[in-house]
Amino acid sequence: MPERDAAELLRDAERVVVFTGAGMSAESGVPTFREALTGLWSRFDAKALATPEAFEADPALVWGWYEWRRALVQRVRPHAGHEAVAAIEAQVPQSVVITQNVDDLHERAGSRSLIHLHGSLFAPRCAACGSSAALPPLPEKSDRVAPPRCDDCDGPIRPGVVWFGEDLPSGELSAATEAAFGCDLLFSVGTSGLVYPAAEIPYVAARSGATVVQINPEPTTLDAVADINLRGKAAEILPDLVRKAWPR
Ligand code: BJW
Ligand code: ZN
Repeated sequence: MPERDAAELLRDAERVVVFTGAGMSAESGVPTFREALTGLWSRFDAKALATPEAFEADPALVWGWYEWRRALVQRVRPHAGHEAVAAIEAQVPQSVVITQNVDDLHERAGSRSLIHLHGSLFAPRCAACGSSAALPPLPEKSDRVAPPRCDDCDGPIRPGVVWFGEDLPSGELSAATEAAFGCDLLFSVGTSGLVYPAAEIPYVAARSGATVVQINPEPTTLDAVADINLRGKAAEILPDLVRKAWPR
């Protein structure tokens, strides 16, 4: 039974990497990246908004979208799966969590050894000079919202996330690659594995001899690299694995 196998592997592992994507946050109420946007934003395509070109063409549209998402994330809470990830870190001290998510749900659940590959909704910076900027108060109604201006150069403030066509932060990418290279067990949770270079992380672990376990209700491109595919939801499977690995 693959879940028991995965729990045994977890119990015996010395270096665990948990690699997460948007599906990790889905059960907290944050829509995945490839789900249709809802409400106010249903007319838009997330892939088209998450680009430097979109921000340049219409900064108020893109900034408004990110402010709407920041407000959404602040209203929701980590779920039992986030807590299970923090419990893995507590049980296996040399664990690393690598997330593609720009929310702060892992931190709020207690994860400490955390790498954000695609930045954060909570770290805006100047689009012109790169200075970090304070988060403004959330707008009452976020639709189109003009971005604040930089104190240093008056440039527009942009979200501190990594858009398509932009480089990932090099320190984070090399720390993530190193953690994947050195782990003995990698969980890939709630990611479609479509976006590179992040999607290479499970392959790096597999090539260096680690076991790869995928948790996702749907098949993905990462099925091929996973030794064990657990078809199910993060908030159900992860706590179950932790309970089976370390029964009280
Ligand atoms: C559940 C669940 C539950 C649901 N439990 N699971 C090589 C080949 C081809 C293209 C490229 C390449 N290398 C680079 C590129 C270009 C591009 C790219 O990868 N494009 C692809 C679309 C093909 N990459 C880039 O541009 C990157 N930069 C780069 O490579 O720089 C060098 C370069 C420059 C110029 C030219 C070429 C190279 C940057 C990528 C930045 C990605 N940024 C985003 C937006 C962040 C800000 C924001 O959030 O707005 O990051 S895009 C978006 O995708 C977001 C996510 O982090 C990322 C990954 O998505 P994720 O997490 O996998 O989500 P989904 O929605 O796809 O999947 C959810 C999954 O959850 C599904 O499988 C569900 O089944 C599952 N699920 N409920 C468990 N309860
Ligand atoms: Zn500036």
